[in-house]
Amino acid sequence: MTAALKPIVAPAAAPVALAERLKAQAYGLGFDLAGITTLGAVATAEVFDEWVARGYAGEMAYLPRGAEKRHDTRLPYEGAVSALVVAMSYGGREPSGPVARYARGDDYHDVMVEKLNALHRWLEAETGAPIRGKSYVDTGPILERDLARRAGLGWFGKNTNLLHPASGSFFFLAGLFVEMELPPDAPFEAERCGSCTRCLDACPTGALVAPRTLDATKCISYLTIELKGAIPEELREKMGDLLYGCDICQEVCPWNEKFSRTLPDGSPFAAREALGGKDARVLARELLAMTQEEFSRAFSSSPMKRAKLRGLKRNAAVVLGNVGGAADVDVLERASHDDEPLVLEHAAWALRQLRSPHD
Ligand code: B12
Ligand code: SF4
Ligand code: SF4
Repeated sequence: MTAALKPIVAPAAAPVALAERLKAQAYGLGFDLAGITTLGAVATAEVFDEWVARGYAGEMAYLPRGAEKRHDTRLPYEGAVSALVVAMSYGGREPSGPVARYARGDDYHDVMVEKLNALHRWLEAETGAPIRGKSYVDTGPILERDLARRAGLGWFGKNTNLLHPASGSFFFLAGLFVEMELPPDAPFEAERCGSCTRCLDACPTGALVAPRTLDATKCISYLTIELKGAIPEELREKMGDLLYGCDICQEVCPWNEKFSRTLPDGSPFAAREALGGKDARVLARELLAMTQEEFSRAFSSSPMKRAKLRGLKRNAAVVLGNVGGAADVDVLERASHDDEPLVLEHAAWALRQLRSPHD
């Protein structure tokens, strides 16, 4: 059951022209897609519940915790009736590497929330009245892909990512929820994957268990970012040289091959110095040897801080176990005496891998 909703006390209604100027303002601030939706019951609420019931959320306890609010987009921010939903590209044309593209630069939460707050202030200035509202960038109990599809931004790809016919899927999503009626855009009804199954075929761990269904507990993105404990041994080799996140099911997508963007000069999402164009082994060795102070300095305002240094060292050890060689033995031996049991165990595994390589 959803919680009782507070009756909406005649929120101001915006004319179409204002909504169009709001979207134009969003494009001016650097967003790549913008659409408006009214808030209400979520079309894929049951898909979400079923997904959680099957255990696909793994350790991400915050997902089932916020389930009720995820069923209805009026619940996260009481009084809100409309949302401006935006997408911002994080590139896609850059070469693949050990760190997923979304995580190479500054934290998208900070970048996007600032721009959405600026849009909120712009809306208030245009209407000449205070408007209650809140910006969400992955920061509330919201099924953002569902919200974005409803605002016309794209369809659910078989790899579960939201795909746009002229932008692909290498973009972030976010929303500005407001207590003001904005004229909605048409939802995106088409489904353009057709008979393609490239993403399902390419996933190294078989995490895409069916079209549009991801078992997160097998996904390299989950294993390297969200999972706090040990990476299941049977999945370690499948990680290859991926140190943080995974882009494979997006890289193989024909829509991305055709439409993904190049990051503009000065983009906050461009790779930071600590990553540069470093290959997986170099980066893994550096991370394994890093102190907490060095890590905090090199990765300030980076989304990679989410995994914490211990998680990154764990991932780095797995990467060296998979693609390392004689030059990596020293750093792994030191790590196999680490104070942190998680790091120590993965480093010992990596040494075993290097000493008895598979065919
Ligand atoms: C938890 C989470 C994860 C988990 C689980 C991912 C997942 N697919 O559920 C993990 C850690 C694995 C993950 C990985 C990634 N994530 Co993530 N993640 C989220 C988060 C916080 C919640 C997602 C969620 O609710 N999942 C629950 C499942 C059930 O929902 P879903 O997979 O999104 O599927 C929806 C639709 O596809 C549809 N659907 C699914 N199955 C079916 C079946 C049918 C028949 C129908 C009709 C519909 C349908 O309904 C679902 C519910 O709305 C969102 C932010 C947010 N608040 O929404 C970001 C988000 C989805 N992630 C994002 C990104 C960028 C990534 C990565 C690309 C990062 C990386 N490079 O490593 C990968 C992509 C992996 C993948 N193939 O999805 C972006 C995606 C943008 C986009 N274009 O879609 C988001 C929106 C964050 C943001 N604000 O930009 N993520
Ligand atoms: S992100 Fe990687 S591991 Fe996860 S579903 Fe896509 S290809 Fe598979
Ligand atoms: S790779 Fe193919 S099936 Fe997968 S999301 Fe892209 S178009 Fe859809």
